[in-house]
Amino acid sequence: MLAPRWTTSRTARRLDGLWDFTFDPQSRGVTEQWWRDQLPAARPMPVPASYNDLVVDRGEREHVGDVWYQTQVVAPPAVPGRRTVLRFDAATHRAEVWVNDTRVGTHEGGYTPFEFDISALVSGLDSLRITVRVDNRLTMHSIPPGIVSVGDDGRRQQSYFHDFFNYAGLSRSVWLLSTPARHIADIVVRTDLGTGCGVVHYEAEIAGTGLDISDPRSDQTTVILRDATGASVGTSSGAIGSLTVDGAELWSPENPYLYTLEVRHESGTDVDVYSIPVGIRTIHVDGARLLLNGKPIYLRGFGMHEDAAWRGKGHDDVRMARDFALLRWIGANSFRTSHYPYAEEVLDLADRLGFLVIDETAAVGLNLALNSERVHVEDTRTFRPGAVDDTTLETHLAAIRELIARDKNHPSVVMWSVANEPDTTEPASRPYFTALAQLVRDLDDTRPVGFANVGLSTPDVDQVTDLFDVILLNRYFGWYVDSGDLITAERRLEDELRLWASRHNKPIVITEFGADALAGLHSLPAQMWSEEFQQQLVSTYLDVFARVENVVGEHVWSFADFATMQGANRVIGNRKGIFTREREPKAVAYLLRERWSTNPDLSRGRCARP
Ligand code: BDP
Repeated sequence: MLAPRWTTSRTARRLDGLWDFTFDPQSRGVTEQWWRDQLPAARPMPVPASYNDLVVDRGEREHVGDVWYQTQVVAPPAVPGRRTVLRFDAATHRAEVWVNDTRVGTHEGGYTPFEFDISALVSGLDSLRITVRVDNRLTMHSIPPGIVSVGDDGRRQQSYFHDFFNYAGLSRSVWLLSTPARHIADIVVRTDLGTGCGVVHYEAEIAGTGLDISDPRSDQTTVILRDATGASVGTSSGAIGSLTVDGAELWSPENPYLYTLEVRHESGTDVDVYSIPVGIRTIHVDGARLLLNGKPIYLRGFGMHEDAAWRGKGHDDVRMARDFALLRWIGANSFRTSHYPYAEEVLDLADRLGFLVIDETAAVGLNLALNSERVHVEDTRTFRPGAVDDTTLETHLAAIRELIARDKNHPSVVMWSVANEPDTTEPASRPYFTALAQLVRDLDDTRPVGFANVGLSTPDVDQVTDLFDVILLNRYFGWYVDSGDLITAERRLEDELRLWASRHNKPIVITEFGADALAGLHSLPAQMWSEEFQQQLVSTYLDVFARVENVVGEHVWSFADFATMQGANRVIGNRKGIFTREREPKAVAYLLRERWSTNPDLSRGRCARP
């Protein structure tokens, strides 16, 4: 799926700003057809943003069910041979959309884009009323899963198996796009390194019927690859082809060199033009090594969250810019989009700045045994009818399809993670994860695939790791287990890592480890929750990683403090941030900066000129 972009043949108008908004606690909107008129009791609500922290009433903040958004926009001129598309970068977790009185469609999943061709609806109109019903409910058939119950007092309650707060709403931009009717619908780019050159394979998908295709010879695709100065380094024609670049500059964290692939499609008098950035690079697993451009790479960075005061999960270029500045400052070269696909702008910037991204689906919490303190379920088996079952699997597979459809061309994306901390001790998890791994490989055989393994799924009981290319481990020795005892934690961590290495000749990335620290809380000797303890735990883990050869990456949990549901072990949020929620450093940030500055990347390079 192509990102919205303004080109010589396309317009892309953001519909962001203040929309009308209303809560619908009794689910009356659908029966009363609220899309037909102005929303009842509407209040202004910014888009993009999560709505939860923009209200002050607790019931509204923790509302479970539908909310409605509405806006009125000037209709685009109806031009023959043009197509109008209404696009949402995200609606968390599902949406139903109307344009004027017509229902244009629905979408399931809170973190991937969707769009509707509304050309037939806009002609002859001056203005469009766009109405969206957004539903934040998580069920055992949604990704992520959750349970909605009704309390004794009749209030709906939402519980879920992950700790981060269930922010919802229109959290990313909404767009009105105009393209030629016959248009470039998608582009797939794959890059490779040949002897002395880089190779860019491309495939353009052309769709729609144009004004004049009476002569099929006029239906042509041409492609130009330009270097960073804008100079052409190769041309090709046809919707599918390859370009070779002698002495190509390879994309890497140290030199995130981007070419531009310009695709032009002509059909009679219709012309569509679309360009995408291309980083020429390869990523491979070779035994226990992870190779970028054929050279071993070590990932240093974080599991993160899209999370900030007031905006919740609303995408915000300002927060994003600060986050990348901090990633740079601390010496990180990598992060995981824990625990859902981030706004595509984040990947655009990672491409430009040279970060290696583990791109994760929103499948967090497929583990009924782990989270019994958060959600009470009688039967804690996860993979069974009525819990995570075939219907959930379908939702999960669709989420993978949408993730790869959106992110496949980003050079920064070097790995897919299909889930976070699922219960992979149950035999029934194996067919489920077999299906996931197979789908990823069918859609993209150029990147390794894994999932973030939970502490209970040790090598002796794990059922699925052989299905994946990499071992991603979340470990909390010294925090949730052996709490406060870093001597035992160090020994158990090393023992377990060595056991994994002895069982599987695969690279290991520690995708989570960390300790909560309340910024400003100190203690000598170090005790849990103090800044000193957080430093000591992180330092101990880094020492262990350096001793175990299969470890090819360390992602601290978490980049910054973030909002969670309330709980006995959360102090208004999860405090495992290396930075506070306001993005200021805790003491441990200086330790990481020191340790990470002495660990250079090795993947920089150019193809040798022939
Ligand atoms: C891990 C989860 C992560 C949590 C973290 C924690 O993957 O989302 O925030 O624990 O408890 O199990 O801090």
